[in-house]
Amino acid sequence: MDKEKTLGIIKPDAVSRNLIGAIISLIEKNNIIIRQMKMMTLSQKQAEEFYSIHKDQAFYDNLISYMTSGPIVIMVLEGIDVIKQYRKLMGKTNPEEADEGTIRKLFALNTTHNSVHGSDNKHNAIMEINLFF
Ligand code: IDP
Ligand code: MG
Repeated sequence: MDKEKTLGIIKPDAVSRNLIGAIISLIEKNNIIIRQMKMMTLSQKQAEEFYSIHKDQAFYDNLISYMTSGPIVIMVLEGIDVIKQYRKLMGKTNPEEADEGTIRKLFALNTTHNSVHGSDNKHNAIMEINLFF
């Protein structure tokens, strides 16, 4: 397995509940390296571009207003097979379906307010990293 990079985001619901440290701690405990990190509030345009893949989904408008509702933490994460490993640590999109010990099981409020983002493949990881760093 190769060392690779992925884009991780701590979403507004988690930042607003003071969970940045708890989530970063889980990332570090799982031997994932934080290579770059910044805190910002997405503009409408940035959120629409980031989630353009979902623009035809019923939940898209809600998703954009949620993701622009407050500050987020954006990270470049590095490790062996990190795209898959970090998504495993995140847990399923719907926290009710997420495994015990995953970030979403521990902290997510519901399917929209689900605390974290992680790229889902190599191509998207590179695109998403280039969007923000
Ligand atoms: P992922 O974040 O687990 O990769 P995606 O399907 O890529 O999930 O969806 C992106 C984001 O859109 C989710 O993390 C969540 O915030 C929101 N979302 C996805 N599916 C739904 C849904 O069915 N209802 C409401 N929000 C959703
Ligand atoms: Mg996704």
